[in-house]
Amino acid sequence: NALELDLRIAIESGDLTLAYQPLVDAATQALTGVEALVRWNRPGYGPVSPEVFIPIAETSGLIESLGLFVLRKACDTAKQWPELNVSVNVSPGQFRNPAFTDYVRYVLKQTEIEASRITLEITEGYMIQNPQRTRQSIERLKGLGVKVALDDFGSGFSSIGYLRQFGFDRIKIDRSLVMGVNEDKRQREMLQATVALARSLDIPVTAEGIETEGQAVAMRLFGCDSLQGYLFGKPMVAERITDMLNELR
Ligand code: G
Ligand code: G
Ligand code: NA
Ligand code: MN
Repeated sequence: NALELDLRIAIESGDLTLAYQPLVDAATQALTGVEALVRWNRPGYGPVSPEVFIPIAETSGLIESLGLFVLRKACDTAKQWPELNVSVNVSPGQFRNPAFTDYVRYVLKQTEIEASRITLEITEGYMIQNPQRTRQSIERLKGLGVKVALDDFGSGFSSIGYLRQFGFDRIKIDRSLVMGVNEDKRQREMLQATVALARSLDIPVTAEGIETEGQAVAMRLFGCDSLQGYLFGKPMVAERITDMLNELR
């Protein structure tokens, strides 16, 4: 298939790029970190969404090299931003690989990045399907010193009771929930209860997909310590993040 072949070529020739989206402190709105998001400009076609090509990478065995590229690039780039944390998405196909911890260790060593500045984000869908393996993998990754976050929380069917035993360092509330925080009373109450429960387990919470000041205020009020969304910045090239830091320095 042509798309798969082009993707293979893009990975091999390093034609994928990373965009970085700001994460800010909920109280001060100061920049505290970035989430790395992979981008592919397919020659002759234009941008293809990761929502399209990540699943293709998964089924065609390309996810390992794609994931390795993303992690290495993000760690390398992060070295110019010593004050920031950097989040990297990990897809189920990477996480499932027993060698995943080994290659994370390898990249950390190779790029000489401080492990504690890296957060690996895994989606709740994977966790539910493989609770036992997830627990073991998280333990091994945390042994390397990296942080592990549960991404897209609330988008699926996860039991919040699971949260503590998995040892997540952070949860990220899915933007599909955050969107309705000031529109739908039940949604609002659900969100409030979810954040409160996470906090009662001492797990810090990020709200994703913040687009309005009103959403930011509400999520902060509920107890989120960190916010992400177009209100604070869309995914952008690394140079723009550097500019943002220079304006603050
Ligand atoms: O950046 P964008 O909104 O287009 O991302 C769409 C989806 O692709 C999101 O669910 C996001 O988590 C996922 N995604 C973006 N970059 C990466 C990546 O580097 N690795 C993995 N596994 N998923 C990614
Ligand atoms: O699944 P994940 O949380 O990794 O998805 C991240 C993606 O969500 C990013 O690629 C980004 O394009 C998108 N995103 C981030 N913030 C916002 C936002 O405020 N509004 C919308 N509509 N999308 C967002
Ligand atoms: Na993600
Ligand atoms: Mn994410």
